[in-house]
Amino acid sequence: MTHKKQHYLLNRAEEANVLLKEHLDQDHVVRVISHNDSDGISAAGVICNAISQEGGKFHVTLVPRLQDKVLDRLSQEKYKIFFFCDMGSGYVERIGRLNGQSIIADHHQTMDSTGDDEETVVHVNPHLFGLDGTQDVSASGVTYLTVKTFNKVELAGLALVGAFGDMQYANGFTGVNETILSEATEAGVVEEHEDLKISSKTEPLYKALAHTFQPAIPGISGNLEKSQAFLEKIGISYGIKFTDLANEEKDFLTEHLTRINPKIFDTVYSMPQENPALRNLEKYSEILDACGKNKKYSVGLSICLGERDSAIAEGVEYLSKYQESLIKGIRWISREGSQEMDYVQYLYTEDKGNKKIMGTLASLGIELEILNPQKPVITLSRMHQDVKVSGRTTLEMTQKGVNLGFALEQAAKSFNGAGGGHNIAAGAMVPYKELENFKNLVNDIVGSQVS
Ligand SMILES: [Mn+2]
Repeated sequence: MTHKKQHYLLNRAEEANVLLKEHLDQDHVVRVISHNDSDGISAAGVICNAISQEGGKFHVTLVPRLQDKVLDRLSQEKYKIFFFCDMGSGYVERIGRLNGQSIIADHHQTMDSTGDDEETVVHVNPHLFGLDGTQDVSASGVTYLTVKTFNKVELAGLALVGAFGDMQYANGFTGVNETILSEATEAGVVEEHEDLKISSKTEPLYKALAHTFQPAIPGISGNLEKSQAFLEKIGISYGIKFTDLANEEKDFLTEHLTRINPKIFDTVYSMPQENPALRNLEKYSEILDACGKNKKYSVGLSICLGERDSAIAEGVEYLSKYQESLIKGIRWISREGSQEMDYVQYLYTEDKGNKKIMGTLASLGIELEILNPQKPVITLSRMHQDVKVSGRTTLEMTQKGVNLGFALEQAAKSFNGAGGGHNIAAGAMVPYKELENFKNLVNDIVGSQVS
C-alpha cells in the first residue's frame, strides 16, 4: 500500500526530472529557490550538484520564507525553469504565473488546492499521494527523487542530511527516508554503526557532554557545571577526552549516560567518502543548520557543493558558537520558565541572541524536562512591528490531535499574519499589536484539537 504511494510520488518526481532535463538540454540556467535551514540547504545542494554533474548551470537563492515579495521579484525574472525546494506547495497558482516553467519539491502540508491543474508546474509533494511529509521525507529527499533518474545515488547521503535537519530521525528512518537509506547503504554511500552520540570525542568530556543536544541529556545538556558534577560523581576525570579513556571507562560512561537517555547510544550514519568533519550525517546537518542560523547561507551551500576547506572550517565555527548560544538560552528558560495557558505555553523574548534559537529552545525545553511536555511550546520573538512565532510539540501530543501547522496558520490568518508548517513543528508571523488575541486564539484552537 505504502509502496504504491511511494511509487506514485516517484512517478511525479520522474515527470519533474523529464522537465528538468528538457531545460538542461537547451542550456537553460535553472533558477533554484530554497529554504535557508538545514533541509533547504541540503535540498539546494542535491539539485545544484546534480545540475553541475549534468553539465548544467544554476542560479540559487536561499530565503527564510516564500513571501509575496520573493515571488514578486521572481515574476520579474526571465528564467525558463524555476526549481523550488522546501517551499512552494502553498503557492502553486502564483508559481504557475511565473515567466518560466517550475518544479516544486516540497514536503509541507498545505490548506491550498493541490494545484495539479497548473500546466507550467510539476508539483512534487508526498502529501499529494497520501504520504507523510512530516516524518517520512524531507525536501532534500523529495529533491533527490527528482534527480534519481540521473543516477545520483551518491547524493542520497545529502538527501538524508536534510531529513536529520528536519528532525525526521526518530528511532530510525521511516517511509521514503527508509527507502533512500537502503539505496544509499546498498551502494556503499552511507554506512551504519552503533556508537555513543556525544558532540565531540576530542574535547574535554564535560564540554562534549554539555554540548550534546541530539539527543538531549536531561540534567547535563546545556549545563557545564552539571556535566562536570555528573562526571565527578561517576568517578571520571571531567577534563579528559573521550578518546583518552580506557575501554572499560568508555563502557562505564556509556552505561551511565544510557540510563539517563537510552538514545545516547544509537545508530550513527556516516558517509565514508566524505570529509571527516562532514562524515557523520547528523553532524553535517548541524553544521548546515548553524550556517543557516548565522545567515551564512552561502557557506552552507559551498559546503554542500564541495567548495570545501575554508567553508568547512567556518561552518564548524558557527556550530560551536551556536552551541554556546544554546547553553545561554537553556540557562534562561531554566531560570524564567514559560507562561502557561490551559492548552499551550509561551516563551517570549526581545533578546537578539535568543531570537535566533527559539524553536530549538522550545524543543530542548521539552526534551530536557525543563518545560511541561503536555503543552505545546509556542515561542514569540519580537521583531519591530511583528512577532515571529515558532511552535513545537511532541509526537505524543500530535497523536492526541495537536496540529501546530494548522493552529498557527489559522490563528495567524485571523490577525493579518501568515503561518503554517507541520503538526509537530510550525511557525508564523503576526502583528505585535495582535499578540494577546493571537495567543488566546492559538490556545483555543489547540484546546479544540485535543478535545
Ligand atoms: Mn524541510
